Amino acid sequence: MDFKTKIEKAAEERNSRIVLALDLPPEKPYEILLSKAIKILDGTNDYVCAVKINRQLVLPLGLFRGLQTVICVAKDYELPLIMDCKINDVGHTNEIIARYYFEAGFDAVTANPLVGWEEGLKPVFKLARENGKGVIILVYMSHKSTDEGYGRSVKDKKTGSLTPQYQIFARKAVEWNADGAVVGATYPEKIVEVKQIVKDKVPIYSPGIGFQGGKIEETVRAGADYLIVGRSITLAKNPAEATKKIRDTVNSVLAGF
Ligand code: BMP
Repeated sequence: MDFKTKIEKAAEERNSRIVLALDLPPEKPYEILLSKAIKILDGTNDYVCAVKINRQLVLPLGLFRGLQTVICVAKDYELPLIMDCKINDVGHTNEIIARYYFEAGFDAVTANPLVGWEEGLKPVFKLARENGKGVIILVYMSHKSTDEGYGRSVKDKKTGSLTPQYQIFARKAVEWNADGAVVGATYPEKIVEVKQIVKDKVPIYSPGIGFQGGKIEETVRAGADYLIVGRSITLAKNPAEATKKIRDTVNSVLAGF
């Protein structure tokens, strides 16, 4: 089963479009981080369709050490696992980065399309396809200065016409048959534009609700397929309750379509 199908199946089974970003603030000893991460997973797994891991856990816990416990627990709950490594180097290095994450148990990786295809992301997509794994690419990030990179106008070499970088990335997501396109929840108007390009070929993953200022209703209405949620869950007094509330809000907006 390919990654797109895998997460869609998990979303249907759990009636949830929430990807849990299992990000925790630094803590020592690292074992505390591990037990907190597991506790959050135990409490929230019923209300999410996937788990996204970032450097917040990989660096202190170690990919083939402490993180393996988190990966095993997520697998026991049958939740797809995304490694948010934003691959961004030359091809042979990218391929090795992806290989380690896939070997460690991840079902998908994130990548930056800025590095291009040949000797860029082609080896990552090839490896992913050979192993039934996914690649999700950045299209328009959620932070304040995203416009400085993803929003820049790019001149076409042949025609001289100007196109915003994120529109080019959205087209690449379709051309490369990416498993997802990341567009910030803080820019619902960009979600609308990207959706018009990717249609139902590439699902939109949207981070940025809550702490970064994005609103659930606007994000879902704009066309996001999955909401990536971190601190609104991981820093909540009751992560399970917070996740259920976000899940239910998303579902009630979807029901109103
Ligand atoms: P939070 O809900 O706490 O803001 O976390 C969002 C998560 O999504 C973080 O893991 C962050 O690294 C990631 N993310 C983001 O916030 N914006 C992007 O444009 C791309 C991301 O991967």
